[in-house]
Amino acid sequence: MTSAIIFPIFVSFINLYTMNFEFSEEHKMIRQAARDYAQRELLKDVLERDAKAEIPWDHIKNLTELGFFGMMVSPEWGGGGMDTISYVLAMEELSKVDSATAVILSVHNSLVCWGVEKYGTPEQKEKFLRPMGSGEKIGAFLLSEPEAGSDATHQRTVAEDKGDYYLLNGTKNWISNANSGQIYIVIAQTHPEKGHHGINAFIVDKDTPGITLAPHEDKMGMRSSDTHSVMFSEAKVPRENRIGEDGFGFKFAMKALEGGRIGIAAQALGIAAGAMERAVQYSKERKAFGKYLSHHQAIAFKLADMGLKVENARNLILKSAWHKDNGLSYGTLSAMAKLYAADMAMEVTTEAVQILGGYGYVKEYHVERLMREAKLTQIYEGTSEIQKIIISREMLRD
Ligand code: COS
Repeated sequence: MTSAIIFPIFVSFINLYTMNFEFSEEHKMIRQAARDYAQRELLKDVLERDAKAEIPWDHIKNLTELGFFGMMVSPEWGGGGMDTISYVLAMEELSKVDSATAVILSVHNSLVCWGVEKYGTPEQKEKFLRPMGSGEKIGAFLLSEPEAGSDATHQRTVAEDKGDYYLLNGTKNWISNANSGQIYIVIAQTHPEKGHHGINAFIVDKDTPGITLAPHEDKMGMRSSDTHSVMFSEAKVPRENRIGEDGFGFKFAMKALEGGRIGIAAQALGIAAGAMERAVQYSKERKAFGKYLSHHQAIAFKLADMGLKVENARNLILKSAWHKDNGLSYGTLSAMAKLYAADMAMEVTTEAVQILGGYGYVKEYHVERLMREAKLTQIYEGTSEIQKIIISREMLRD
């Protein structure tokens, strides 16, 4: 055969495997398992938990037994060894019903477990990743501070180098999993004169003397995910708990957030898809002016816009996940996915409330809660504005 014939055959063979939008059987099973759990179990008490702002302890336990906590950790460290696509599918399904429970899973899996597995020493993995891989212990990521949310380089929490140990002093704000979590990753400044090059990341047991939690924040949405300020006063952290070289902490946090944002984007997608499904259902049941809402073009077109946006977000998120799973860079893509999905979730949930009208404004119909939950996805793990900084800097890079 001439090379003119061989080349197209080779190219089409490669394409068959590089552009495949089909999920594997494993992906479908994981999605179904998450969907079943969400629709059968989370749905039962989600309104009550939202009203009472209660931590979903039973669901955390059940989702651990189902293998969702630690799902991406390698089996070598007691985890499920699943890929990021599986994680995104699970996050979407759980968030359709209860994104407060889903965010506990997201912080644990994509920020904390990932960070320790990627950058931890074998000893750190044995001690901290193994119990997180099995879900026995949950992780929390302590970066934000009263005066350093978006401006993350300006860490005021200090980690004073005392030789064999570091002394932590300072306050972290809006910490998800602060109560449900047992293993903290704390970002703190060791060498203020070096700016962000002086920042370190530490693995810290919550029971370390000198750590106290403020009361659970009374939030607008995601009310049953536990969010607290955490105070450090002379908290002693062994030197061997530092992650990476001295001064690696800021880059570590940025790398962890790249993956974390895929999880939050999937959460936003789930919130939007959940609200859209409810709007579709309602429009097929409710009549106005003698016909179903779905037969009014004003409503049908709203649904079409919602469907388009949800599908666009899903594709962008899956592409980011695919990049991560295949060792390609994903920081800009995950920023795009989070930006698009979060803003889209706000738009779609607002339209869902509009379609349900008065019912949409009542708690029993869920869409007002989904709208409240959507708002947070535009704020945490980097606001929508921060994502625009990340995307535009990459576009403008020389
Ligand atoms: N991966 C690796 N390194 C990164 C990085 C990434 N994704 N993003 C930034 N860095 C590095 C830069 O290369 C730079 O290092 P050098 O000085 O050695 O070159 C350093 O980090 C500082 O970066 P930069 O100068 O861009 O810092 P800025 O203060 O301009 O801030 C943003 C950068 C806005 C991207 C960062 O502060 C950010 O993500 N903020 C949002 C934080 C956040 O999500 N908070 C919510 C937490 S909820 S857990």
